[in-house]
Amino acid sequence: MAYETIIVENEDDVALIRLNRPEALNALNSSLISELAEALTEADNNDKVRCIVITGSEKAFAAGADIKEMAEKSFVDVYNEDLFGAQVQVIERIRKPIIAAVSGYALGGGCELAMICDFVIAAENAKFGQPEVNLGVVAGIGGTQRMTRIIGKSKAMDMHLTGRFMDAAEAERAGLVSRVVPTAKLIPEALAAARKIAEKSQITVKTIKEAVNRSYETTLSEGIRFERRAFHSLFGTEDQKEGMAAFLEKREPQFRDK
Ligand code: CO8
Repeated sequence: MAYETIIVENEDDVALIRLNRPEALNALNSSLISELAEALTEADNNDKVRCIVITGSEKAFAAGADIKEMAEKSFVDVYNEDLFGAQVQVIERIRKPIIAAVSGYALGGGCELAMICDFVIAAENAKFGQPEVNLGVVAGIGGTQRMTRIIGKSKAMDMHLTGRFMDAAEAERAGLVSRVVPTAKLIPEALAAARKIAEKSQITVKTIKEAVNRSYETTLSEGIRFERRAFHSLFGTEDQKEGMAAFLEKREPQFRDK
């Protein structure tokens, strides 16, 4: 499938999706967000793909929603078209793990997109921010909600109310990113993490993603109940038998997604 605003490369069993609007620092316009939703759906449905990496350029993961595209829209326009609502819901429902590999600016919708991904690996030059306040708007695809849950109220308020940028070191301290790597090593490190995940049983991996994400949606006791049921259910898989047998036999497991 040929896309205009993204580049999709399948590296063995990992789909690497590059946001590709260099003239606008990968600002998310309607074509890009639709193509991204389409490419992610394709990767989710492709049995050969076992993990997904989303990245941008060295200068920008994505500098936010496309301000030129939005500037003249009215409330009625964005309300009626539910700006980005449907595409973002598609991205949120992808079942395979998605790693955001962030170099340069991840601002506004770009930072929100990174937070929708399952975890974020940041290059040393990464800068995160929610500068919507400077444009007279608020984050629109989960920024106030996800960031508050990830880094806590005080820091989230600071980021959204002042619109300041956070560097990679601060983002790691705050728990916004899982690790920081040298800028030149971002893609190899993200692909290595993705390949590590790709070695596991897909059933286990999808269950883990579902269980961790459940922690955002429900109470602690309900979440723990969900996890326990998930734990029990995996004993119905061949991969649980294989994983435990391989440990006892001191060999590498050969998972078959069954
Ligand atoms: N939208 C459109 N064009 C952009 C954007 C953007 N968000 N960001 C950068 N560009 C364009 C610039 O206009 C410029 O184009 P041109 O050369 O034609 O003038 C080009 O990219 C290069 O940008 P700069 O010259 O500004 O580069 P600098 O290195 O000087 O500055 C910055 C880089 C700091 C990143 C700066 O470009 C900037 O502040 N960008 C805007 C950041 C921002 O405010 N983002 C939030 C947007 S609102 C938002 O994201 C709401 C999300 C809600 C829904 C999300 C749905 C997906």
